[in-house]
Amino acid sequence: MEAPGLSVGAVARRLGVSPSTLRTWDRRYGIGPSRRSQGSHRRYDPADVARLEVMNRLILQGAPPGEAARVALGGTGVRERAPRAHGAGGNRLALSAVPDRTRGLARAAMALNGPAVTETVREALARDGAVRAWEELIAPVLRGVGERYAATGEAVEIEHFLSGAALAALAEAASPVPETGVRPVLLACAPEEQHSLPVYALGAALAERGIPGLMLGARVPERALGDAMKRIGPGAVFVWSQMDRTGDAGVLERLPGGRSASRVLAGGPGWPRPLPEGVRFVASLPEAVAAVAEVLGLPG
Ligand code: B12
Repeated sequence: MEAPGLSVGAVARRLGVSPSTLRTWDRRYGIGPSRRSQGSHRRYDPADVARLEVMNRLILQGAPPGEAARVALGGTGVRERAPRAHGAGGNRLALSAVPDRTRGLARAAMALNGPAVTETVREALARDGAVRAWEELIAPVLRGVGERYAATGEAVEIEHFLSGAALAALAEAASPVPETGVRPVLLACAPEEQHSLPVYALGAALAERGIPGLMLGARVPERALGDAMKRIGPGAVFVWSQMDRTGDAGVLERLPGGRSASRVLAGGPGWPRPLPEGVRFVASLPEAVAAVAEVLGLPG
């Protein structure tokens, strides 16, 4: 007969960690199942699972596993932190002076823990809004991943995974904006530019303020951007270039309808400076939000 309680695999799926992580937690920190099946397989009852959920949550918030286990097992609160390793090696990212939550996201991303990354980003978006979630949580971890890649050529899978999860959460936060009569803002990456996350962050931040965006996303051909502008007559257009090779200012210059009339904003380190006359450069997410509000004649 099947022993009652959940198997390691089932609990691992529920928490979004690997079965071997659960076994390690059991061996190392004594936080495991209260009983075993006849074949000596671990069987977790609801109280065991609840303890593990507490532990997992504390780790995602940045607590070292040993501390998190102690708290989950009913010990005292999370106190002094063990010194953390810095540098580009190992399975940690080099992050300096960031909140524990940001370390938690980095850890979840490095562990390719999908549910944890999604939950952490969603929670931050709901609680802190898109600007803070982007600037304090998502962007620092992305920079850490970028530095790891630059230093070692590694972590490309982390970059892809984290980007996908963050993009989905930001897109979710951007929809839907109730109809208010505000003209939409066209949001796009420059031709061949795949770094679209900042554009999605802007979409989410605008949506929070009731400003609808029309998201064209990554790698928008020049002609497609122009056609979209002619079709919807946007209140403003925002174009992102991350890399020098996608920062062709001619694309902005040639947009239909005259640049000042179409209210073109450009962001990202790829654009040459100065930009063509009539194109406004915005250097940060809050600056972009304020500039869009100004262009649309809305309070900042
Ligand atoms: C995520 C990511 C990817 C993802 C993008 C997914 C997506 N949908 O966006 C993927 C995997 C697709 C990718 C691909 C590539 N990437 Co990449 N990527 C990154 C990473 C880690 C984050 C990009 C990002 O979102 N940056 C935004 C924030 C997090 O960066 P930031 O520095 O804080 O931003 C500054 C400003 O831009 C501004 N800002 C920040 N947010 C916002 C928002 C708004 C609205 C505004 C106005 C301003 C603003 O404030 C900051 C202060 O200046 C960066 C590393 C990095 N530090 O940026 C590399 C990075 C940009 N990638 C790089 C490279 C080389 C590539 C590839 C060529 C790799 C390859 N060999 O294929 C391809 C290029 C694809 C292409 N043609 O576009 C290099 C670029 C080097 C360079 N100078 O050209 C970087 C810098 C990594 C590195 N250190 O080497 N990448």
